[in-house]
Amino acid sequence: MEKTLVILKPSCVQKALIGEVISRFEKKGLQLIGMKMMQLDDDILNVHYAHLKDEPFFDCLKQSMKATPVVVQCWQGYDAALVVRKMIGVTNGREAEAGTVRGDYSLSSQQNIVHASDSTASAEEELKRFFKKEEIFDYNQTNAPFLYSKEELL
Ligand code: FUP
Repeated sequence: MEKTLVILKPSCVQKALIGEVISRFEKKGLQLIGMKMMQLDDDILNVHYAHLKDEPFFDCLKQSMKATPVVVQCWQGYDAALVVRKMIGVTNGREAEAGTVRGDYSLSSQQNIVHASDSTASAEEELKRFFKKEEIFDYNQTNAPFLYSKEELL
């Protein structure tokens, strides 16, 4: 099973959507195996958003991510990174499909409710950035046989 990182951004916290977003992933069948509230700072954001450091919105983006604490989560499931990315929609909430988290709850390309790892490889790297090993819990998901086929569970 694959793990992926989700960050519930200050726009999610302030719009009181933490429960709503968690509920969507839970109902899909993804397994929550790590979660904590954190205040982000420049040190972690400079690394996390290094690929955006030359963008004109970089400082503004960092400010928006420091505006309140965020909730960081590790979700597990078959193809978890792909599944979560599909569920959150494209970056800009105005363009994201209705039915996705951003499509339903955001009007912005910055105040866009969630961050989610964009691939399995980046999920591995990002999870190490936000979680200590002992903060990820490898417990049995008892309904797994009703979420996946036998072949998928191999
Ligand atoms: P995503 O993976 O969908 O979160 O998108 P990116 O990695 O391309 O962008 C990361 C973050 O940059 C977005 F979540 C918000 C910020 N951003 C802006 O602030 N303005 C923009 O025009 C585009 C992105």
